[in-house]
Amino acid sequence: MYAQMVDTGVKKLRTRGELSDAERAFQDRVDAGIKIEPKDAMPEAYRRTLIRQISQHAHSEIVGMLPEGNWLTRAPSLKRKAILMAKVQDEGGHGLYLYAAAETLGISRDEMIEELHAGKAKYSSIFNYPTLTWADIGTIGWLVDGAAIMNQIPLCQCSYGPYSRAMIRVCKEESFHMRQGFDLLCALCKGTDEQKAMAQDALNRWWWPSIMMFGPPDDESTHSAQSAAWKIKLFSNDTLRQRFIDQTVPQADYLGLKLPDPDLKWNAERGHYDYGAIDWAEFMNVVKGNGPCNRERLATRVKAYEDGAWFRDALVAHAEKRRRKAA
Ligand code: FAQ
Repeated sequence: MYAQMVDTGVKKLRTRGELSDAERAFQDRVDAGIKIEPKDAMPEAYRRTLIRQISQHAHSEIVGMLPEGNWLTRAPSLKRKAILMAKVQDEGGHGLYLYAAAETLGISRDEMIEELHAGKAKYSSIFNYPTLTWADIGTIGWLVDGAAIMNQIPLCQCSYGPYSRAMIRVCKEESFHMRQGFDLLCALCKGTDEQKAMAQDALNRWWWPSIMMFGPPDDESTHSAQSAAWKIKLFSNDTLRQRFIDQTVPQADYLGLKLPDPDLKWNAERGHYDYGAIDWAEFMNVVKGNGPCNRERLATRVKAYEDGAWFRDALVAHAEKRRRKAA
């Protein structure tokens, strides 16, 4: 189903009886809530699953700097510019913690970056949409960081030690990011009719891609069953999507904005909002590399990496010089 499906060696969830002694012992540690650390024995598929997820997550943070970076030079005030600069830098930092967490599993940062640049590694679908107006910056903070927090708070409790610890700081920073986005939208929604219309337009464009961020529906999610068994995933894609929608509806009401879903309504029996059909064909198209900005995003990353080659070379030359001097 997925063009770039990464084979982590997990085809189906095996029963306890089908596990080897070592796999059963590993599963018992996970079930007992003992964190798995880099030097611990782990099934190869667990290691590959984590490399896949953590590297995709790291790439998302790094590519995720681009849509907002686009507005750094056009922020409407010094204060907004300083806030946005801090946020974009935070995302870069998150990418670096995450690359470091993935490196503990035996892959180098160079290898991960090579896979991204070759179009082999995925990053979040959401960053392939354009930021057309200043209101998009507020909407990304509110919705995209909001969705990221919903997904990442449980990751603070995941079974792999380095990933779970990295997530604690990431989530604290994402929480500031979300609030700055909501604050920006509050200002626009209290402003002129044109400013409020700009906020509504941004919401119309970002709502559906934001709820797609949580990944395919549970019955089509390739990795969920095994990742849940290994406590990499503590909640399913649909559970987190529903929580996010339930949390966001009253926030949209507060702003006086309308979510672009005519089927969105409170279901008292379920205790949740019902929502309309998600266009999974659009999601798949973006994931396969054909979204509005996929090519531009990758080309920008590759160029930035190539432009930085002189600096990496200088660091290596300097280290070599110091090594020779010391010798
Ligand atoms: N985009 O079987 P599942 C952020 C792929 S960070 C693209 O359900 P899984 C901060 C999935 O990889 C945002 N591909 O997969 C920020 C798999 O393909 P594969 C990133 C997607 O891993 C804010 C296939 O579909 N967050 O926003 C997407 O169990 C503002 C089947 O899916 C993370 O990465 C998607 N949205 O569950 C930065 C959090 N969804 O690998 C800047 C950590 C699914 O077989 C500005 N990751 N796919 O080729 C996770 O929690 C999980 O990996 C999921 C997907 C929940 C994303």
